[in-house]
Amino acid sequence: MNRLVLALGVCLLAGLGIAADRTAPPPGAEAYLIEPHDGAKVRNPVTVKFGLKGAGIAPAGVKFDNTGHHHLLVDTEVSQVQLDAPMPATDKLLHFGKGQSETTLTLPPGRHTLQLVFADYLHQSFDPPLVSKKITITVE
Ligand SMILES: [Cu+2]
Repeated sequence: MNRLVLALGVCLLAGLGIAADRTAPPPGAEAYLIEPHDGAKVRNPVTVKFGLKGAGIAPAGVKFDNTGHHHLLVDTEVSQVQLDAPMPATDKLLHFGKGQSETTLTLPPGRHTLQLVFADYLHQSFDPPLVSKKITITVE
């Protein structure tokens, strides 16, 4: 009987597993773009600097409390990203799994949006998501 109860409990936990694995962001943590500024007119290559307050950076795959790594959305809305699973790496969703705090991009001329998503060692968003303000830049 006890074994049955235990088995049921394990099944229940496994069923809830995906949602339960997402952790809350460190209290008061903030991700923000230092550079470029919202509305900036820039030239290629575009240097993008990532800011973080109240949390630490660790390489992907390394689990330390209250840490994660930056992800940069290029011309992509947060609502287009599945946040309850490890985020894929694409040319519109860049991972900085070595713990980088800046990058350079070469973008076609015109308007582009940039937004950070700071996520955990499994490339999975915190819950609620730790995202920066979305900025718009114009590449000349
Ligand atoms: Cu990642």
